[in-house]
Amino acid sequence: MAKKPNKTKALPIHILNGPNLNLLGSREPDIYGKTTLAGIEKACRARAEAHGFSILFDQSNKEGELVEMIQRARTASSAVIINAAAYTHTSVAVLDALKMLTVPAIEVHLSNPARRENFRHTSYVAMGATGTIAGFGLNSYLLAIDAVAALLKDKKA
Ligand code: CA2
Repeated sequence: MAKKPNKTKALPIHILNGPNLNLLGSREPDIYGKTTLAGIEKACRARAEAHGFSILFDQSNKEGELVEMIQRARTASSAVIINAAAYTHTSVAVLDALKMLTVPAIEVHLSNPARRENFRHTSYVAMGATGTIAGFGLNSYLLAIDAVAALLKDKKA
């Protein structure tokens, strides 16, 4: 009997945002840009759809919630894009959760932490990430979606 074509839809790309990013657009536009988090979500959705992917877009100010979201992504997402904000520089819990993923995880930042204060030069997230994109504002997220789409396409081929 002929095999049925596999029409299974790809799992969503889960985009996670850490503490204070819910207030984006309201302060320090010179560092973080003027786009709100809702604006970033809209742009991400459009970019992902152009690649044939859907997204889940979340923000939490709580470390444990971010850990739980990463854990869920192990089975519910095709990739994770994470801006862990301040937890980037402090959270072994976020790192340990990322290390349990078997799907790609891209670290993103609006600013370029390497050009900023010394305490931002350490990233726990980077140790659990497939790669990092930082310093391009909103475009860091969009470039991360492009990177995920390329990685997943390579995997399918
Ligand atoms: O550049 C990034 O994306 C950061 O992850 C942003 C974090 C910072 O701690 C990291 O070092 C780099 C800070 C997010 C603060 O969010 C704001 C919200 C409203 C106004 C200003 C900042």
